[in-house]
Amino acid sequence: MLDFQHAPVSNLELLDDALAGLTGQPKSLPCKYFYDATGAKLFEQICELPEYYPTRTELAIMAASLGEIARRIGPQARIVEFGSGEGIKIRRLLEALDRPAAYIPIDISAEQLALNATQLAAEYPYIEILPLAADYHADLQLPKPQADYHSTVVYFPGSTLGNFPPAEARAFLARMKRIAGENGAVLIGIDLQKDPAILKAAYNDSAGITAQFNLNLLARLNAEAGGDFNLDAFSHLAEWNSAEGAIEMFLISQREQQAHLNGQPLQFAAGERIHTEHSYKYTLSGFAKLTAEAGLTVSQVWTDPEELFSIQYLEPE
Ligand code: AVI
Repeated sequence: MLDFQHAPVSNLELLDDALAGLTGQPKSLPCKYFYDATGAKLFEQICELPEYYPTRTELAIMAASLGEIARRIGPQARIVEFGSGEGIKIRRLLEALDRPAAYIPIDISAEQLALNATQLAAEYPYIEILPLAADYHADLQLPKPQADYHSTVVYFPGSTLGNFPPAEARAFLARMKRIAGENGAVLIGIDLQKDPAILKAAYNDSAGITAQFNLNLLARLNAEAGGDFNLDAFSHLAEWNSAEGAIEMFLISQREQQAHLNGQPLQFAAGERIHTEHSYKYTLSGFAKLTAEAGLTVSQVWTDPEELFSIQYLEPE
């Protein structure tokens, strides 16, 4: 008989994935679970932090290079974005393009997608907005715009590809290539390797927002997967792993303790780590090698003067 109370399980996939990760060695949790409503709000706050350079640097590169990016893409393109397109980046891109034929945002959250698409349709009545509610890891049937389109450009900003391990990143690039088709392209934001002090500060911010974002994983397990984690008994850590070329985030057990997930006991040693995220940072040559392995060539790179971040235009080989 279990002698503790826990919230009922409302998310079986989360429970299965969390149990697999927390009973494995070393312990881990998948980073895709960061983004519930609270996590998405915390991530928005992260993007505004003084230490978190990627968002503002990508926007600055865009501002400086939009004309060139738009010329590269050319007229009447069909833009496909992985993500729900609620942001400023897609607006800037759509405004700069020559008569874009359509914009297809793809997101797993149908509600958020519909909300953002309605908003965009009101702002850009001359662009066909065709939201597609789907898991972008699955096979996709893209909607056909009414207007003729000259090419398909897959847009993947924010260096989100950096959260995929290299093998998955390669497979995902190959997938984007297939979606773009023969005369299409991929426009992607990629974070670059730099002084580890800058990287460590970006993921260990002084306001503690990244720590809240990381700990929210445990709050989510408590709310949705029958967890009873004591959030005060875990702390946040982000480290630069130079061998991997990645920032790695962990939750660290502050003492020896037991927690439960849907009744299953989980033991944590004092100082034991739960791996929660990889954020790979690439060199320009390292990323070119990865894209080549996926059958794509880097045909143009835009960076900021300090080479903190890059926007890259990839075309089928
Ligand atoms: C979404 N992704 C690109 C972010 C990153 O920088 O890897 C997620 C993040 N994790 C901590 N801070 C931001």
